[in-house]
Amino acid sequence: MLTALTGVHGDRADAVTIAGRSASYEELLGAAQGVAADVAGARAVAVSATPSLETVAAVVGSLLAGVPCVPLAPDSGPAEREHILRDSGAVIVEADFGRRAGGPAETSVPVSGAPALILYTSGTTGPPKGVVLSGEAIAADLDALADAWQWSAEDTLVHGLPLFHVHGLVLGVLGALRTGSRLVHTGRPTPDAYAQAGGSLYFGVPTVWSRIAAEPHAAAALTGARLLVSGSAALPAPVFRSLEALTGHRPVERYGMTETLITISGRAGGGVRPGTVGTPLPGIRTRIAAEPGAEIGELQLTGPTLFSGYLGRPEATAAAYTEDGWFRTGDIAAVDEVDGVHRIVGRASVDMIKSGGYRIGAGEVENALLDHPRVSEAAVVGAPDPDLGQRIVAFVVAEGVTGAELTDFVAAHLSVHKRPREVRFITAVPRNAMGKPQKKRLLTDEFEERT
Ligand code: MLC
Ligand code: AMP
Repeated sequence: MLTALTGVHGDRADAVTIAGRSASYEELLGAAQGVAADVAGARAVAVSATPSLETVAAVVGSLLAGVPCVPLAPDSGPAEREHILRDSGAVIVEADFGRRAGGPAETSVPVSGAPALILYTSGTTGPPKGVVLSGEAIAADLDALADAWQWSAEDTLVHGLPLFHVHGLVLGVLGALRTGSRLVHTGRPTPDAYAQAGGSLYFGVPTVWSRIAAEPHAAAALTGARLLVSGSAALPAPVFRSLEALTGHRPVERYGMTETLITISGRAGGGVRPGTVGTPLPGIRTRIAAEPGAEIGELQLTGPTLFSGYLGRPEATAAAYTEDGWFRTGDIAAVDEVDGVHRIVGRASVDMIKSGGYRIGAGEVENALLDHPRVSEAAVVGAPDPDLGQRIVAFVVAEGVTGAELTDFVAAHLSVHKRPREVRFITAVPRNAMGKPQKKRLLTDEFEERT
């Protein structure tokens, strides 16, 4: 997975730049070897994944040592952090660029199928689960993407995405290290930073692209790039068209999940259509589980990029697959009969929210709200939002507490991106005869007035 580090392109002083600091592959490897020596034999390693060279070195170091790496959102609060550390048994490690590596790499021989990364991600209910990804799955995905996007050591990859998820870490860091492309991480994914980075290949979530499209000067600076790639949530067609008008590029959209890595993508040089995510990558098979006569249904898939399971949760892992062994994505999709191009129509469950490209389980936010002593009921939904795709709205039954206090409470206990953007106070959560919350009713006019 780390071919660039040992390959022929390793002599640049700025092979990797993160938030304005640069390192050569040799410096990166030195810091990573220090980490590898420290963590050898550990069950798992947790890294507070700030956008920094230290994060990259710590991740690379744990890969070198053959110890699974658990990246943590740097702002994760005590509830989230304690859960992840307890569940994974990981010890926290930090890389040090000041330390000189002694001698050749202390690397372990990779064991086939061994866990390389454990990424925590929310389901519809309960605390986040650890998604175990093998080095083979990651390498298979990166090679398929390199082929689809003609991604090579000639590229300079630019993005500013968080380093604790698939998009920013697997594609945005390990992808650069495997292809040998130069990496410029902008710290934050702002339009100005993207405009100034001078890259050939740009990654962003739709919120980032929408903000760039709203700043024509920043967008115009991307004209000289080779390829713009969007993913993690649906890219709205108007944003696609604005980007095309301002940059001259039709952005390539790709689809993935933490559990499957990226499985479907448009191709560099291939015709891309707004509102579609392209065709399956080599080795990936997809099918639509539709009712008889219907064209849309749940997208299911198989292939070499799939996860090894949810850490310590065999029942949840089994439930994620059909009886005949296909992974159930929970996304609703359609496939063009003529060219096989896939379109993601939506999510099967209202309890899985995508906000700014972050996946947030409604249940996790509800549980955090219910931990507040003043809250007696909580129902969390994703409301359509022009900037974030969906924004988290919390409907609560509570007294003696403000919406802002509840927002801060969630931000501090879980992490900032899981906080509600809006809190509405209601007298009771609407429920059906079985006592199940009727979430779809919450976003109707019926509940509009009681903010
Ligand atoms: C606001 N802030 C608070 C707060 N309210 N802090 C604490 N408590 C509160 N109550 C502060 C934050 O600390 C931060 O401060 C600032 O507000 C901005 O927060 P934000 O509103 O969350 O950020 P914003 O700029 O709106 O984020 C937009 C975004 C972000 C697009 C940059 O959503 C993002 O990075 N998304 C990427 C998600 C992603 O990578 N997903 C991939 C999943 S993998 P300060 O000081 O820090 O500015 C996947 C697979 C695939 O999906 O297919 O790719
Ligand atoms: P995560 O586990 O955070 O990677 O989130 C995975 C989810 O993101 C998928 O199940 C989809 O709902 C969504 N997603 C990712 N890419 C796209 C895309 N291009 N279009 C629509 N939804 C997407």
